[in-house]
Amino acid sequence: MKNLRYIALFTITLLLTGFSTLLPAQNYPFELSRLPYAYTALEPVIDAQTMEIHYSKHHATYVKNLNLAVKGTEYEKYTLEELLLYAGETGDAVRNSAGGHYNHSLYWNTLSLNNPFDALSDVGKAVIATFGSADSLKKLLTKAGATRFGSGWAWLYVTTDKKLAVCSSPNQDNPIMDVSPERGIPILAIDVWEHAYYLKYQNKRGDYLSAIVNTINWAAVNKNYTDALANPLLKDIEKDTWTGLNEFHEVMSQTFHPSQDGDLNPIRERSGELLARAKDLQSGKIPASFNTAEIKNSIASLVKEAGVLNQLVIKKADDKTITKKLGELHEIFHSIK
Ligand code: MN3
Repeated sequence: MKNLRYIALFTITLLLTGFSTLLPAQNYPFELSRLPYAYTALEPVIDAQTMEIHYSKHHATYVKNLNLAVKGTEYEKYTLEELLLYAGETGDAVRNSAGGHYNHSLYWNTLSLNNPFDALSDVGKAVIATFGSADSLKKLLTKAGATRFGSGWAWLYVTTDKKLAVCSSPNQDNPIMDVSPERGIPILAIDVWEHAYYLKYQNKRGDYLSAIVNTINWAAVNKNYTDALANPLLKDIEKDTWTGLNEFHEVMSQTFHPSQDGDLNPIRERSGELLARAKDLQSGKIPASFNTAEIKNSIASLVKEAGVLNQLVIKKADDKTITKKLGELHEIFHSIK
């Protein structure tokens, strides 16, 4: 009996580990994540032929193109999550392929015929507290998928203030990306590209959605939920949505970097603007995780030193003095950033 219990525990551990390895916390070169079940596993909701083409052709191509796009660039050092976080600067090839790889991995992970909604699980409780019931959430997901024009995805995701929310995104975008209007970590993915359903459902996306929202692996979604709450990426996304900091950063980088190359014109022209952005940062909303006495003190010194720098510029101080003060300001900024 005792042995049987160990075997059962071991199997459960293997299953749980299996879920976590599906989500690719990966670096270049990226690899196609293992499909956690047979192509027939989701029949009759998703037919085996659709599964096979979707996984072995579509998903595999995203992985191949991602490696081609990243190869030989600075992005070889980025994790998959970082590539998503900076999608606005990595270019369309990386953005589409990194999204395609991440999104499909999550999609395979969150589908099952045999793991129904559990109201007593962590995510179950959060779903009921947020949406009232699992059915209300399914309606929202169905609507998000049905109203997404063209190709894209519907998501259940954890927001930066650790709440649950539903949204959709175009193409291979997702809420981790800086280009997304809704930000957070997705924990449930629904592919609404035609290749996900056309062989069986043809043009009837609504029929596919009604079936797929009842084919969710809620055990996996529960694990994704608790993982997302503990993932430092959530704080990175939160910082990325700190508008005041981003706006200060923009002027800082456009004045500081030229000054390092001996060009003081940008800071001599924009020291007043830099001071104004520092004041905006001080009076604006600070995201919850960053709202500490230490950060507030740093922002206060940023305002003070930006004022000193502005006075130096007004009094036409020499290049060396301006460069030194701007360097100090840059140091303070990086203690926050
Ligand atoms: Mn797809």
